[in-house]
Amino acid sequence: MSDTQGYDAHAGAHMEAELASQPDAWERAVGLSAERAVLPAAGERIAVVGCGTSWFMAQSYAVLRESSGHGVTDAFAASEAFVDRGYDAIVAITRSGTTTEVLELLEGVRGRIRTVGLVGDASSPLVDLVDDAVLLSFADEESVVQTRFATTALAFLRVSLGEDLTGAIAAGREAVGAELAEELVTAEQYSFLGSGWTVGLAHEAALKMREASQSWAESYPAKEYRHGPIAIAAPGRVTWVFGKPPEGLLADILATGAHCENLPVDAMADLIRAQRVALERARRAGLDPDQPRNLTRSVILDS
Ligand code: F1P
Repeated sequence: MSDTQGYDAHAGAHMEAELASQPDAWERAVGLSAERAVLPAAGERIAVVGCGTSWFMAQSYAVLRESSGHGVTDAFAASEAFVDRGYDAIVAITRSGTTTEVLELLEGVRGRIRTVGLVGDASSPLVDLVDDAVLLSFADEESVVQTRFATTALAFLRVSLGEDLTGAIAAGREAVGAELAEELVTAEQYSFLGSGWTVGLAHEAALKMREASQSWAESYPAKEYRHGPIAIAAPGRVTWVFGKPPEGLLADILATGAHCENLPVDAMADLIRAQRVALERARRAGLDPDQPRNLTRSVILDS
């Protein structure tokens, strides 16, 4: 990939501004105490649903909620959700509030299961469809490639579980300004790994690389990596581990010759660096992540 040929520093201007504003948006989400009251109570059995990026945030929240003792929490892609399992509530995450699969799911359970929607667009149809809507309009975005809405929704949810995000916000601010190693930007291939709540973030990082820069990117639970995917690792490729790595994994990655990336910071902050790599690669490839090929802000299906 050439450094200068076709480089457009203005491409992805929305994505750049939105990803840089994440720590401020998280801080704002921390302050939404009244809005948090509509979330399912501790002990309730819930499903969390979304599509694409929003589904990955649902995965992260599900692990955090259940592992912190707040109750059974399953995450589903809205198109593949099993919602007739006696759930007390369903939480839907959607920036646009227009994603067909999410709206269809909510219509299907209307009046039977309590629903809560986290949404970026306060004028969207989702707002009237759910029992309670949490409006995160300040985190809504112009770029088709999502960054800020997703992590702000997750920040809002993390605080509801009693987490203190002070460290994550500070680390996020550092990530916005940190220098990106050249080998991170020019790699031939990326594998993102996570454990527990960071598995969703690993999937999200890989999606960002594909959406914004059409890069070859994969993602796995960290302990699954040695069960096959490590065969892809090689010099000139990157394996990026979010959060604390399982015992021995970093050494196994380094033995392949791949670049191993792992920072001991909050993974939501580290995701910002991955988003920045995606943006920089897009620019070097002459792509505009605000308007990526084949993608739209929201998937609205004719049925
Ligand atoms: C979900 C989503 C995005 C994706 C693409 C299509 O949107 O899948 O994650 O980047 O733009 O839509 P939403 O339901 O959160 O609005």
